[in-house]
Amino acid sequence: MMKKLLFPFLVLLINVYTYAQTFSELATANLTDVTQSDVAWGDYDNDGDLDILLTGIGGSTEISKIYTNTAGIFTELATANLTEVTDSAVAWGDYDNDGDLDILLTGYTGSVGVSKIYTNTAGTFTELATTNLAQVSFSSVA
Ligand SMILES: [Ca+2]
Ligand SMILES: [Ca+2]
Ligand SMILES: [Ca+2]
Repeated sequence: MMKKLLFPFLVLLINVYTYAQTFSELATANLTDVTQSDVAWGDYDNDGDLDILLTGIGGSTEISKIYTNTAGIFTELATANLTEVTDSAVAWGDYDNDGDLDILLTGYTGSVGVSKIYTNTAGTFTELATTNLAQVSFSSVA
C-alpha cells in the first residue's frame, strides 16, 4: 500500500518543486515612487525588451515618465516630454502603424483633465495636435 502511494507523492513533489516561482524586488529598477498612478509596459525603442511608462503623483507633483530598460537597469528617458498627470490611464499602441509604439495618455494635470496621443519618432515623443479627444481624468484607456 505504501509503495502504491509513494510514486504519486513523489511526482507531486517534483511538480511543486519544478513550478514553484518566487519574486524578489529588482534593485536596479530606480523608479519614482508614486500614488494615484497608472503604468504600462511597452518596447518603445524596439530593442526587444519591455520599457515602462509611469504616471501619477511622485512626491508632491504629477509625473509622466518613460524608463528605458537596458539589461534590467531602468533609466528615465530625457526626451519623453509628456504632460505630467495623476489619476491617470496610459497605454502603448502603434496608432500610425509605422512599427513603433506610441502613447495614449489621460489624467489630471493638477488643474485640468487631459487626453493626449504622443507620436514616437525614434524615441522622441511629440503630441498629436489633431486628436479631438474628450479631456478626462479618473479614466481608463486601452
Ligand atoms: Ca525596449
Ligand atoms: Ca533596452
Ligand atoms: Ca507608431
